[in-house]
Amino acid sequence: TQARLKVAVTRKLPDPVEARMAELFDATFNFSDEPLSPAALIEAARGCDVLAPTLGDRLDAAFFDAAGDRLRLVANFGAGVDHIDVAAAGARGITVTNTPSVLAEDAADMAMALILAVPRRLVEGVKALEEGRFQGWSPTWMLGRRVRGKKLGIIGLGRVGQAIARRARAFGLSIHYHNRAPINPHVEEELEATYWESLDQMLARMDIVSVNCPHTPATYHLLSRRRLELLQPHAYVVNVSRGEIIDEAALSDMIADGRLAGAGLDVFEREPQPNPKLMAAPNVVLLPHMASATVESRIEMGERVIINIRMFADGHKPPDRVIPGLD
Ligand code: 8YV
Repeated sequence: TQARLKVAVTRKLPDPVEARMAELFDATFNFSDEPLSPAALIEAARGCDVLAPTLGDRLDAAFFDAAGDRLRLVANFGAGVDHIDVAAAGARGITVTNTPSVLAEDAADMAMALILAVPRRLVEGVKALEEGRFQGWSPTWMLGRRVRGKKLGIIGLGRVGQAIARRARAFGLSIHYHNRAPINPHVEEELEATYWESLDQMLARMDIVSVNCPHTPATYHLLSRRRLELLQPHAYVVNVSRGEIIDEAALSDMIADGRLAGAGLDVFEREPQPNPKLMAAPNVVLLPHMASATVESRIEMGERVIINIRMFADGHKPPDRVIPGLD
């Protein structure tokens, strides 16, 4: 049996996950739901073999320098690794892993919920009823837009994007996508998905656009003001990925000015604060970064962190390695 790895966990995780980690590793935990300060994060990582961080823990080159030489693995709890400088880790021989597969279906459920909720004005209806504005049925009250038959443009047809596409097909949407490169032709065929090499051209033709790529330097403000202006005024934007991919100020202006039909957003550029114009708009559904927030997903994310750590400890390549440059 190998020496027990020293593992630092930066955030409160589900109890069964913490219990299993305590059994398997020489683990230290931050049992609080508050993120650690940068100094406390360095303190936690120092002298550890493995760090298990989450969103909100900024792991940049300076962090890796300060964390010391013992750190070999960063096993992130979560799919997105935009808070980790993966190249800086790689340059120091530190492996980075994430937990992509286990949360994809739940994230896709929430994206699909937004794709239905925004055009059908679900939250507006709930609020109208709660606020006593329902005066009885009327043929012209609370009319939304039909979802069936519309074109859904997915930016980033990866795990989450494909899971959304399968759901959307059942609701009669046609699937379009833009990616760095066309996906596996079998999957493309299964989804009857149309590849657009030009994001600009795709945007100009879509009824609903769903953002599902990772946030990297290359995708920061991918939906810039110029690109948002390519969208048709009846189009909707949905995002369960990362807020930074959309120029949120531009999106907010366009929604406030009636230049877009609405948006369903689970993520924001400056969490926890969405743009005030979004908060004031009736035709948006805003969620507090909860697309993967199910009991099941959180436990499986924790199990995945454990699998990555154990594989690494056994000298194997952990299954969810994040490759620098492809993060
Ligand atoms: C998590 C997420 O809430 O996985 C992601 O990238 O955004 C969410 O599933 C969060 O990242 C946990 O660290």
